[in-house]
Parts: sequence; C-alpha cells; structure tokens
Amino acid sequence: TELLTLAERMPKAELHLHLEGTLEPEQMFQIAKRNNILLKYHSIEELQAAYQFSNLQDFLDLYYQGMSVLLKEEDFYDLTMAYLEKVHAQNVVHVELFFDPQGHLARGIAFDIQINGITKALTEAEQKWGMTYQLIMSFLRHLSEESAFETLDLAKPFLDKITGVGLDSSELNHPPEKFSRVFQSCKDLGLKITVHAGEEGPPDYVWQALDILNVDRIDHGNRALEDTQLTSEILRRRLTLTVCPLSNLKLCVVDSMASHPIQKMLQLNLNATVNSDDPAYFGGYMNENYRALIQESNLTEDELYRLAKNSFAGAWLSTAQKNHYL
Ligand code: ES4
Ligand code: ZN
Repeated sequence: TELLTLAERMPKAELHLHLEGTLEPEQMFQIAKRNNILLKYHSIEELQAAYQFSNLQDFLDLYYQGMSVLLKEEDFYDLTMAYLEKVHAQNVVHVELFFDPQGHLARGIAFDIQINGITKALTEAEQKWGMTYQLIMSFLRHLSEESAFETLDLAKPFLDKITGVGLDSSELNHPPEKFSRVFQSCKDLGLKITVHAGEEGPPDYVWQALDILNVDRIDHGNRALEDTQLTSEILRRRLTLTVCPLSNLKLCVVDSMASHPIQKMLQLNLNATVNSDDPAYFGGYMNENYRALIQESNLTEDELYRLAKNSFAGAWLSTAQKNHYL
C-alpha cells in the first residue's frame, strides 16, 4: 500500500492514450442524446456488458461505434476535458495524446472541427494547471496508403498543433512497411514518429518500425522480447516503449497481470513506461494501471520511480522541459 500511494502521488507523463478511447459509457450516451444519434445499445449496462474482448479487433469494432457520437467541436472539447480532469487528479502532469482523424473524416467530420475542440481543452488545461501536452495524429493502418496521404494533406494547415504521427488500429496484416512513404513525408515535415508494433504483430513488424520507418518511439512493443537482437537494438537506440498493462490484459495480449512483461523490460534496461491506452474500455486510467501492476507483481519502489522517470525521458519535450520534470 505504500507503493500504491507512491504510484498515485508521483508526477507522471502519459505517452500512449487514444482520445477516442477515453469515451466513458455515460458520456457516450449523453453526447449521443444531444446529437440525436441512436446507439445500438439501449443502456449503459448493456453497453458495458459488451466490453469483453478476445483480441484487438473485438475491441476496435466497439471503439469505432463509440466514437461515432462525436460530431461537433464541443463534443471533442468535452471528451478531451473530461480526460484531462481525470488524469490531473492522478498527478499526470504531461500528456501526449493520439487522435484518429480518419475515424471522424469518414463520418463527414472536418479536420478543423476535431483539432480545434481537442486543442481548446489542452490549452485550457495548460493555463489552469500548468499541464503540458503534445498532440499526435494517428493513421489507421487498416486503411490505404492513399487515405493516409489524404489525411496528412488535411493536417498541413495545422502542423503547428501536431508534434508527431502514429499508426494504430488492426496490426495483423498491416505491417509498418505499408506506410513507408507516408512516414517519410511526415519525417520531411519535421514530425516525430511512433507506431503501434508488437502488440499482436510479430517481432518483424517491430524491426520494420525501426529500420523502415525509423521511429522515435514504439507503442506496446511486447513481442519485441521474443527476439534478443531486436531488444538489443531497441536498447542501443534508447527507444521508449509505451506499455499498456490493463489494455494488454483486456485484449488478451497477456494471460494475466502477473505474467505481464513490463518488469522483464525494466530488467533488460529498456525504457518502458506505463500508459492507459483506452481507459474507458480497459478498466482504468494511469493510477489504475499502476495499481494493477503493483498488486499482481513484485514491482519495487526503485522500479516505480524508473517507470515515472522513463515517462518524462521518453516525452517529446525540449531538454529544458524534461530537466524540469526529471
Ligand atoms: C488501440 Cl489498444 C490499440 N491498438 C491498436 N489500435 C488502437 N486504437 C485504439 N486503441
Ligand atoms: Zn494504443
């Protein structure tokens, strides 16, 4: 319980968070109602009962349905602010959040509606609490290279608000190399790169993230541990892994929290961090992720500190801002 208190109180950065994955059932129904959208589920209980996933795709099917209630700038603002309030109360002082513009563009929601609502909440949190942030635009990997390029074009007027780009959605059969040209263009525009790799996909997809996309960070990376040369290369490049314990449990990436590889990652000296991924769907925010790890493993005080330190070290902040936190 001392470790629990330490984990809750220590300042932390969250580096792997999908904004659309913070949509709590209550808020989903509230926004659906004001937008006159009829949900497939008739009650919060009925919706929550569907939150049982055997794999990533099971979850994604619900995730795309859920986000379909988001129509107006105000919806994006309210969603973002609700998340920021929750993690501010958990001593998260820096956030780097993903949004999935293609998930909204497909429904006719313009890029400026999305990004203006999100950015309004982020700047308010900065003014109110001194919270710092970065915004990451993520491409949906089940869609085409052409669609990713179109999305990048739409983002160009807003690049002052976007620090980096990501790659998420269905990993299997959509390897990083599918988007090599898109990420080269992103790099040419000065954007940072992080991609989901090794969540369900094989070590080869993590190799592609490194050698073809030249990523600045890896999201998940669990399966990199299957290849010792790969872990050596991640270590050599000092790349941060944004690990998501409750997500891994819910999506059956791990069999149990006790068998979660994050402690192994730390023992290998990898820069692992704790993150919530899609907290409204996976059973908790930052502190609940730390709690689950502490309760189910023998994580030490030193390891907890390292996890928090790694979160700032891996953040896309200037050296001066990092030193402030470190
Ligand atoms: C995601 Cl957990 C996860 N994996 C891949 N893509 C995603 N999008 C939102 N959550
Ligand atoms: Zn994710």
